[in-house]
Amino acid sequence: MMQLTLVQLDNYGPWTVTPEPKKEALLQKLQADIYSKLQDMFMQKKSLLFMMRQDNMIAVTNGMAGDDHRRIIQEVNSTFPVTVSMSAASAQTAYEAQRIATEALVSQGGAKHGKRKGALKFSGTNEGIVQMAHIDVDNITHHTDNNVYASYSKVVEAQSELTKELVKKGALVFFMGGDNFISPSNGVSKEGFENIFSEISERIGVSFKAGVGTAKTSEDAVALASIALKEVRKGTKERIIFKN
Ligand SMILES: Nc1nc2c(ncn2[C@@H]2O[C@H](COP(=O)(O)OP(=O)(O)OP(=O)(O)O)[C@@H](O)[C@H]2O)c(=O)[nH]1
Ligand SMILES: [Mg+2]
Repeated sequence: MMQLTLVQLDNYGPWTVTPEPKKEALLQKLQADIYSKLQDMFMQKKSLLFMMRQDNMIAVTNGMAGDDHRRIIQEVNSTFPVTVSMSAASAQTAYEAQRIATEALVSQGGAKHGKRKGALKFSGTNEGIVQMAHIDVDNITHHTDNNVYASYSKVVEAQSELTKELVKKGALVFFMGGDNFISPSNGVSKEGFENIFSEISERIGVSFKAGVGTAKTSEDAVALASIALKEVRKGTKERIIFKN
């Protein structure tokens, strides 16, 4: 089971334009500051937060209880001019967990509900195993050193293809910077990744390697995934290595 937490800014759209549209640079700073604070607090609980849309974030929070979430909400909401609500749910796949979490949060009011403020819905199991894949594009530096915008465009295209393919297997995938992606991917096998990577490679000419870790928390799963990815880099044959 994976436990996912949806973190959503409360009524953020209307706030950004009231009384007049706020300066975009200040909104960017605010979003980065909220993300940084949240990541710091989730990290203390061995969880990992994904930036996603910035106004909506997802954390993989196996091992965290309802009270842990409430403390983070209180801390963030007493620090910033906008508040966040959270909804945690567990399921066999990451896709299903976020779907349940979304539905539960909307029961408290949707993203533009004027009265929802610092709500918490918690239906996590506080146990289970997390699988995280650290996925990396092969030889992006060739593009980076040739035409930096072309390299960025390749990475965006790769993200779009990974998103489309992984969701068919119930997995999510998030861009982490550079040419790195992390996929909460319980239930996706080595063959599953191999098939997805070769299909994408045929379609857009981008090839991937991946380290995949499983553990009781996000932090430990990602650490194992990154060690496995390093092993892929050192070796010559295997493009995907699993570790637990
Ligand atoms: N967030 C994050 N960024 C990374 C990490 N490792 C590398 N990067 C970034 O990703 C860029 C590309 O790194 P690499 O994947 O090593 O470069 P490459 O040319 O694709 O080389 P190969 O993947 O070995 O073929 C780096 O310049 C960094 O900016 C990581 O673990 N996490
Ligand atoms: Mg790379």
